[in-house]
Amino acid sequence: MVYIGIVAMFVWGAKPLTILHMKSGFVSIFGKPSVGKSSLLNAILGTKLSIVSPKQQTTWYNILGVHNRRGAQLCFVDTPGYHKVSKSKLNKYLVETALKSLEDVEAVYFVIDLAASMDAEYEEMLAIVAKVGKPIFLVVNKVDLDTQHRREMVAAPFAERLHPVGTFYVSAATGEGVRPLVRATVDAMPDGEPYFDDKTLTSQPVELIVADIVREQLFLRLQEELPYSAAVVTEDLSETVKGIKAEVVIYVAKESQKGMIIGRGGELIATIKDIARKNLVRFLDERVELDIRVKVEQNWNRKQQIMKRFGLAVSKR
Ligand SMILES: Nc1nc2c(ncn2[C@@H]2O[C@H](COP(=O)(O)OP(=O)(O)O)[C@@H](O)[C@H]2O)c(=O)[nH]1
Ligand SMILES: [Mg+2]
Repeated sequence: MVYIGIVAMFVWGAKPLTILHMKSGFVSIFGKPSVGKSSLLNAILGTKLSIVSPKQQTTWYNILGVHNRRGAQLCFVDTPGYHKVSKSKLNKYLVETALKSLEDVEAVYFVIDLAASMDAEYEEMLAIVAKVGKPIFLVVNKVDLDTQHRREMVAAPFAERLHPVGTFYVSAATGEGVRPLVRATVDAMPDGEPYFDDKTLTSQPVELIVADIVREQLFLRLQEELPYSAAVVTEDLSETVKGIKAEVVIYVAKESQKGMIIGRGGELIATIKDIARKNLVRFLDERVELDIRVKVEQNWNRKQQIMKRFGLAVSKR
């Protein structure tokens, strides 16, 4: 028996040397709004794929970001913040979208920031990720803002409940702690072939990337509730040898909102267009011609059919 055991160990132990094995899998980046989920994805990828703003619920779609390393491919899903802030159709859609990201992943990043404290909503979220039954990484972001002692105090009640693979203290802003997190994530992935070729950064269609880069400017430049009343849709996109030509429409829910986006003498919309175009050129590394119009689609955010047309509906399986 001992003899067989030794032989088995030898054969098993030798396997990784002879077969080049690859690890791959999907990871959902889950958490409340504004904890820095999108910033974390961008920090991991080393490029700004997902839009970021100080306002809650800037992210409206599950954004796939592919990170390749030697011997591994990690496919991250950045999600809208889980927060039942209102009974609006948009909020319901955002929460459902975040939940949908938890299907078919190999691991979950449960992201909190230093302001986190256990509350009823966190209780709900803990129960949800426990049900997913996949390895959980507790990620405490924004550690650049505070002391070692406090970060551990903030993390403790979450770590106790989540039984995570590990607790990782990171700063998406400075990059601190991101590499150890990624390394540990690779270790938790199953053996498997890559899902995407090594040149793929995302599966988002260019139309959506263009619309989101415009929408980011709305979140950065408009006050209060206005960005939540603006749906941005790329209505036409053509790629020629000269670059990309995109026609984008910002749909607002009321006539009065139109003027607020256009601004006095068209100044605000001109700035939005200018900055968004520059960001697009940087991201796509191509020449970009961008046309933006603002239209009223009365109460679009209360009408399921129109939201669906704008891509703001969770597809039911
Ligand atoms: N100081 C600091 N701010 C951060 C960090 N990560 C994100 N932020 C800021 O937090 C806000 C929300 O970030 P975002 O990535 O949009 O959060 P999300 O809603 O969870 O995706 C933005 O203003 C970010 O600049 C960090 O590590 N440190
Ligand atoms: Mg986000």
